Amino acid sequence: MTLRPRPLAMLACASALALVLGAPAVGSAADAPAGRGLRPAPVITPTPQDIRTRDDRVTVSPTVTLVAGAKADAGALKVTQQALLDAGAHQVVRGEKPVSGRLTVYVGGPGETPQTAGALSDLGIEGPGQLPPEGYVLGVGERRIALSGKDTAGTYYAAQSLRQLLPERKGPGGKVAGAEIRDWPTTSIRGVIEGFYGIPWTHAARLDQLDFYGEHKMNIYVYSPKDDPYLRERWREPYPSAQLAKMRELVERARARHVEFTYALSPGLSVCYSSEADIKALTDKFETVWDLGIRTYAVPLDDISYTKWNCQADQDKWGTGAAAAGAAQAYLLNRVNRDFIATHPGAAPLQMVPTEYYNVTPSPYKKALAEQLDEDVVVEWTGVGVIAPVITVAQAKAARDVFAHPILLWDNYPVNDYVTNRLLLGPYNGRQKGMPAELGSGVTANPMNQAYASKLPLMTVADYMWNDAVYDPRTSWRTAISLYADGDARAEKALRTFSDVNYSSRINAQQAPDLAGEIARFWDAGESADAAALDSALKGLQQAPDVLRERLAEQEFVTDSAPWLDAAEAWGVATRAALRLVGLARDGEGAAAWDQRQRLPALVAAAKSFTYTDLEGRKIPVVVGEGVLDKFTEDAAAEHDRVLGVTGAVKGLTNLPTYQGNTVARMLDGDDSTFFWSNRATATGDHVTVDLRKEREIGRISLAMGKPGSVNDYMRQGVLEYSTDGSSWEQLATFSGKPVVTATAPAGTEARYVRARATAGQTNWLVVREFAVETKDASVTGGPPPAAGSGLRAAADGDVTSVYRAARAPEPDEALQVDLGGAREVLSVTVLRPKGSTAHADVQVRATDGDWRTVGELAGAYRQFTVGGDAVSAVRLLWSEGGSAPQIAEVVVR
Ligand code: LTM
Repeated sequence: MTLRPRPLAMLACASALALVLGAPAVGSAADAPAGRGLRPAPVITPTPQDIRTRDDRVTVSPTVTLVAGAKADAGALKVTQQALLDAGAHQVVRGEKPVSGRLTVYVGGPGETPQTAGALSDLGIEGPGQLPPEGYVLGVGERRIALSGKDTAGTYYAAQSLRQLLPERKGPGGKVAGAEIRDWPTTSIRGVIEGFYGIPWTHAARLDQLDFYGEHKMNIYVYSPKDDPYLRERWREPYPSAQLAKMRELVERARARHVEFTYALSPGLSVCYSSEADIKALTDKFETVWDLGIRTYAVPLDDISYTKWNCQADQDKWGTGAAAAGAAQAYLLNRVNRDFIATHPGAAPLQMVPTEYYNVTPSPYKKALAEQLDEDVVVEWTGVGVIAPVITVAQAKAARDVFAHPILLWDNYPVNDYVTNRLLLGPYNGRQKGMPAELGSGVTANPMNQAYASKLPLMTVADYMWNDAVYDPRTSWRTAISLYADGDARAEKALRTFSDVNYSSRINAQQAPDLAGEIARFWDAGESADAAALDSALKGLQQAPDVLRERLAEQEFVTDSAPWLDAAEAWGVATRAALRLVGLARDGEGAAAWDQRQRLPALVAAAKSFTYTDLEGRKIPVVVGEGVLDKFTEDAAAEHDRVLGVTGAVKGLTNLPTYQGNTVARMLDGDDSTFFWSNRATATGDHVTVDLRKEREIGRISLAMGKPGSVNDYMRQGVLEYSTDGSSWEQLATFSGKPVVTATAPAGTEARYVRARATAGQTNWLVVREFAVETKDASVTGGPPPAAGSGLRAAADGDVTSVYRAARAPEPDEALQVDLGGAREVLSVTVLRPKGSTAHADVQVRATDGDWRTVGELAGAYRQFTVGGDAVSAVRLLWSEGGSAPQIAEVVVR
């Protein structure tokens, strides 16, 4: 793969002696060293419409003759020449006809290089005459290669395919299998809209993107970053000359790559639609960039209010309401269309983004726009939903009907401005085959703030746009990873591992499909599971970031992904530690398992500590492998709990998706400043639930919702319910209209689950600061008294992560006592303490006769005492006086 075609300047420097354009032919294939035989069939992406192999083959000779007419596409020539040099040719020379013993390459369609027709005919291949625009024919066989586009873009694309067909090798002699390709795009407009919020791409990144679009046969780039002030807030103001110069460079680069640079100006935040001065300001701004060579224009009117005018004159002219807004927008756009587009020969049809861009529901606004907007204006639409999980043929037809204009899909993938804590590296998915053909215009994808990382998913978008009929998301994704790794097998493996844990999005439901499969296999195998395969996968995750840092050709990807790489590495460490914990616990290595368990929280915290700094300078904690890696560490801890014989920590559950790092666990952390935050509005049936991990007697319940800054993010109408099994529920209380809800369960109420369930939908998201459920279980008494923030109960609450911390050293005869709620047969008592705890105690059990029997002495962080099946009603730790203040994580009685 060539992610960045080397610019000619670099090429001349690297190959000054080799590339002799227009020089007389020298050398001959006779002196070519023998090739190493045919390599495996290369992958061409985007997938061609029709590709066949031939029985013959060609050899890359030391000198290659390039036959090209004066009108041959310059970009195609550069790509072809470079590809031949990369394939081992010493030099590529221009010539009029074949030279014996040399490979001859014909570049150009009928209007560019007439000789190509003869070369194709000699190969028995039909020319591109019947193909759609941008189609091409590529023939390889009988000592020649012929590239013939329907137009110059087609020839350029033929060169891009040839680049992938040719081997990369140091010297001449490489064999290339005979091939015939007939290829064309199924989507006429294919590309990218830089249309996100947040840090706009750099100039260097944009130049690089334009190269990339050319390589992947995308033909449009829409320049529309939301946070470029000259495009929105200050749209009327002229550009500083330095910015214009940069834009000129982009326009020129785009043209050379057959990419249409589209200039999108968004006046909607302040425009007065009826104002002659504003119409002039808009067309004047267009005029300044026309002089740079820009021929395609857009006026996005998304994410603005259409119920509030920016001037009284608009209200006087159109009245109020959405239909009035549709009429006003049509008026403005028609004026731009007539005053500017129509008066500038060569201008492409105007594009616009309606304010209702996210559905196909008929409305007064859409009706006004559909009826009044000039019919040649292209309307952009994001599918059904701003981030559409699927886009079907029927939806595309509906969009066409409701807007009554050609539709350019603004597809919000892989954009991550609404989840800045995530990288979205999964493939383009959920777009039905045949959908683009119904749009009438084409498809543009809105990428991530991270330009280089975006290239991975964008390769799959390009694949779909070119040939949706054969598009397969997983195949395309694997190809994209392989291309991005640029032939480095270790980098490819690491990139796949890293992309796997950054896979899910609204269009790819599953997170980390590869790793999640490996984890599922491990758990499914039960206690006898062999951890080797999973450990190897997790080791791969831990090491992938370093491999990418060291080996990935495009280091900008590493820069783009830096916090996510750091997090992936740390998650690799944490999950491997978790896996080891499971092994130790299952092997009966109690002390080592407890030691390992105590290391886990810090490792998980480290994995969650990496941040992305957004445009406002906020530090956003990034997530990687969400729901898979974190869950594995939790499941491993739960397995340790199971082996120990404890219930585990009280747990939060919800069916709602989480906004950024505000996980449901935060509603149980006892910290009122942290919270669970859903990332959508609450609908009927949505719930937040506390899982007490075993049936317990419950008391007072308190649900604190909303937060400063989001005071309305609370469940407006709902019920508090409890359940013993999680499926049949009893109602405790109903609530409505208040962010803090309390209730007390009748004495003796036993429950494992307590939940708040919405009984009505609402527009606000949900914040839960704390969801506290009082429980009354095995009582812990005695002392020393707990320090502030701790409690005696933590010593026997089934949660080894909660710790009883005494406020002081023991006094004479002081003991901590755990009552079992009646006598029962006890086999063992295990006492878990935080590492480093030194307080000394005799561990005693109380027999049915009321006498205390010493079963051993406390020492170290983990100690198991055999009781031997005696009937026991209580356990106590009889402290030795003095020393350090005791700490107990759990007294486990089995
Ligand atoms: O999608 C459109 C038309 N507008 C905005 C985009 O600028 C933004 O990037 C995406 C994703 O957050 N959502 C929008 O509504």
